[in-house]
Amino acid sequence: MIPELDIDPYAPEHLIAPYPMHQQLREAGPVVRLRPYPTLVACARHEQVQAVLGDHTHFISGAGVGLTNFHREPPFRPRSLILEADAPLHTQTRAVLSRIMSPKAVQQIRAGFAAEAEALVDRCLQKGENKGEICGIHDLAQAYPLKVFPDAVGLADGPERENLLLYGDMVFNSMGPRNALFEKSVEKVGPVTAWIMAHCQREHLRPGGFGDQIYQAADAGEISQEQAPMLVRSFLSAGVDTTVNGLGNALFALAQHPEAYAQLHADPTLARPAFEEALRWESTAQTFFRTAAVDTQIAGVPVAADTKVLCLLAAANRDPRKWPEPDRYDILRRPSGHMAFGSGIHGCVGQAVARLEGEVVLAALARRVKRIECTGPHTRRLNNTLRALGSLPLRLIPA
Ligand code: OVV
Repeated sequence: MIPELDIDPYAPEHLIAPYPMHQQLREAGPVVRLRPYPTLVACARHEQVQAVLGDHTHFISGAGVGLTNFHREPPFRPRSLILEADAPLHTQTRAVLSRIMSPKAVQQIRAGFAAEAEALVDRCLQKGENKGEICGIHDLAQAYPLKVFPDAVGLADGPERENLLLYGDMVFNSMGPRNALFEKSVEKVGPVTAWIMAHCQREHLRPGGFGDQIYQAADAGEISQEQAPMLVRSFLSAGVDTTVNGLGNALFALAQHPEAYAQLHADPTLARPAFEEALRWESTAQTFFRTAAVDTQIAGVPVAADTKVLCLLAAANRDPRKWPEPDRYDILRRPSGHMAFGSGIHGCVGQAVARLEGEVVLAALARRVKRIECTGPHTRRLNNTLRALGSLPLRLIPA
């Protein structure tokens, strides 16, 4: 009755090239089973992904938003107080984070973020002059978030910030199966986690920054003092590797589509929609899970209580039922309703910060760079959840 496919979405071949696999899942039905993971059901169509994420009473997050069901197996790390929580806890913690990253708060960091983007693109152009090329991932997509986001949170600058990349890789791998990718990324779990947790403490956080504002919310009694470092951990988990790959994927999209880059260069106000379309076209977070709270159904298909539901955000974002010519990267599309930030009450609470980063970097490029050329093959960094590039050799041709 429910189609069963012999597909492992976490096999390296599908992580490298996920789109044919997504099509198979979408076309098999609104809800499918995957033989390698008999305990889950999967949704790859936009309508069902949106329906599951929109129904937080039937499809909960407190049993984890990865493959592991916390009702049966212990979480990889103490659970997130926002990502892996339901009401009433989630309601309280979300209120604090959404105020800290409100549109008004984001407006206040905008000028600083924009100046940093311009300075970084200038440095890339200088580097490009000497050596001929840059690495779009190392020199731009990693360098920018690693500077501006920890600055906004209030962490000291320095090379140890690389721990944020290692930690993000680990957290997002932990949402998939316990495969070789997971094992490889947790090799350094001890020292990296110790560094992260130490930097969640108030004495490491600049007064007034996002991290310190969490402690101010604790001082005001909105959350407890014990919850404060765990919410700072959410910034450090979700705030860097996501935007690194959002930017990396956007650079990749533009480098592969010279006509789209020409449109952006001709009109830098397209930076924001160009970034948005890159999120749809190559969703940074490819998947998230929910867990059925009770016996329920999806598209009329029965789903038993405690079943894990794999939501393929990236497949929903290329569902031809929703998007005309879904595989086309079109910066004029204005893809509202895409699932790259999730949707519903757990939709990305930092999305205004992420969009700001994407917009100001692409706008700085659009104004300073006439053309972007790939100068060699890119490499992928495989991750169980993230669509990530390892390297992207580029030549930036100045305007
Ligand atoms: C959205 C997201 C991803 C990873 C970690 C977290 C959130 C967190 O809250 O720790």
